[in-house]
Amino acid sequence: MLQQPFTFMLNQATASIEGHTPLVRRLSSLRGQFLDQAAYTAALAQDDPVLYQVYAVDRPDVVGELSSGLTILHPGRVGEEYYMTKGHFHAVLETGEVYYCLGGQGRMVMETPEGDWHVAEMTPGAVVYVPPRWAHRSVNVSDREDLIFFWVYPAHAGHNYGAIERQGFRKLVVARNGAPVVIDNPRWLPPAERHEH
Ligand code: M6P
Ligand code: ZN
Repeated sequence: MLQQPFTFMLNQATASIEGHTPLVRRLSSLRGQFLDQAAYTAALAQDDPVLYQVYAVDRPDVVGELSSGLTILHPGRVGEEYYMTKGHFHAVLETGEVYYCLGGQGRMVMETPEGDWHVAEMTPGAVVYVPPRWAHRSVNVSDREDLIFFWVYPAHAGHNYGAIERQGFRKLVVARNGAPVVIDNPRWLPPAERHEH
């Protein structure tokens, strides 16, 4: 069936995509992902806040189609770690993604299956290119502003959360003296030392 052109409105003022209902990710969705488990458990005992919302304009799972959308990642901490997205490889590993930051201050943590890593700054106007094979996670490093970004990736790419859920990214972004610092993740093992089934 021939796909027809269409337009949707991304409202920067309200950080929303008109006519769409966002996916909501709460603190409880990131169980086991934060370094400070005690801080996580204590925070969750108090509340289950929304960490981010994702307006997705998904397209059919057909090679050539492009999904796009808007993510709003709220400011906050678990221990010294900033609020972040779950992070994922694409199920179709050889697919990339483009992120365009519309507001806030953040980092994009990326790594390959071989353990190469890169952390990119997200500031308004920054376009971060995530190449095929690179897992990616957004982190809000502001104390008060939402991190807002538009993204586009192949509609058939899918999300593979498993590898990241098992040990996280090689690098974490934490607040030290009020400033974001990239540190090693003590949970992270090089591919050769992992005993993945
Ligand atoms: C971006 C896009 C979405 C992704 C979202 C949340 O907005 O890449 O595909 O779902 O980030 O990230 P995650 O899926 O890792 O929670
Ligand atoms: Zn992605």
